[in-house]
Amino acid sequence: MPANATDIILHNYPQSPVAEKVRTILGIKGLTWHDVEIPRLPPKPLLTPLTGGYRRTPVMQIGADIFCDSQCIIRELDRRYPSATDSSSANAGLMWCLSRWTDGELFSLAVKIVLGSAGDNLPEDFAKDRGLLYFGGDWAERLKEANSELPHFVAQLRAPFSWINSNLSDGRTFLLGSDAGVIDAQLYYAIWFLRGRWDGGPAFLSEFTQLERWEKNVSDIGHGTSTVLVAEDALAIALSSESTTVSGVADNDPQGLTVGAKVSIGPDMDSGEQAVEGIVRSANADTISIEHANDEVGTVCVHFPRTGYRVEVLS
Ligand SMILES: N[C@@H](CCC(=O)N[C@@H](CS)C(=O)NCC(=O)O)C(=O)O
Repeated sequence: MPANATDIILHNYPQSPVAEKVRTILGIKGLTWHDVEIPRLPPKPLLTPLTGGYRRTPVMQIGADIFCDSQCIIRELDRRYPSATDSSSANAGLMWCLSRWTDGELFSLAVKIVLGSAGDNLPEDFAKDRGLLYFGGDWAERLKEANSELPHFVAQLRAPFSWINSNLSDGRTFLLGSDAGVIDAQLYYAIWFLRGRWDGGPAFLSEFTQLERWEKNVSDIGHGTSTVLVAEDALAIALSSESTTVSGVADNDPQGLTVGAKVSIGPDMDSGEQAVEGIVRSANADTISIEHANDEVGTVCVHFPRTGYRVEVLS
């Protein structure tokens, strides 16, 4: 099916847990989307022209608007396709705060357990790439520690899982009641990753019967309706579209950002990732959107979250 400028295009690959979070939200919202498969390791020559260099997975594209990081993707999906239990609901603020735990401590423990338990069995290029991405410059040492301290890291997970398990023991279908919401996907993806990629995952999770019941409810929702799109077509859509992002910086920006300022943006950690440079089009407390241009995609507007990212003002 050909795609057009208002269609959702998800650049992702099947094994990506963070992409699974977004695919689950697409399922919860019952959306139709285009699936572009990207490589698991750089280089990603058909992705980075869109993002200006950001290489993580997933990335969502709608026309010439490019949403980096699942935080920006979720916010945009909620804006375009609101529902009662999403992050624009009455409890949205608390859910966003909780998502900093699911994406932070919880996902980081899951990564330690998955990579640590694999020990020396990880392919060298994969270990080096993911080690740097998740553990920073001293990744080799931290990977060894993840292996030797596996029981400790599992104990760190067991406590919150037991809390959630007892929360679900009133028989509710989803975390907030009878309807699935974004927070279900925010927790689910880490469990999906642990179950699928850690040998000990299924046995560990079997202790939490209510959590497993909930996990199945979320998994049964599926991923909405997707059709495969080739990456070249996605680039062509960006080239022939214009961003619909309204220009403007909200008051009280702590970094004094202004429309037209040149900035660089990258994940706020020592992960060796390339920062993305561009011109500020809009910014507020949770998002910064920059214009970036090249021959392959023309001018695109690339969106990043403020939390977890470092913005440097260049001029
Ligand atoms: N904070 C980001 C994290 C994204 C992330 O770390 N994704 C992993 C895959 S699940 C990744 O990029 N791995 C390396 C790659 O795909 O190149 C988000 O929420 O989107």
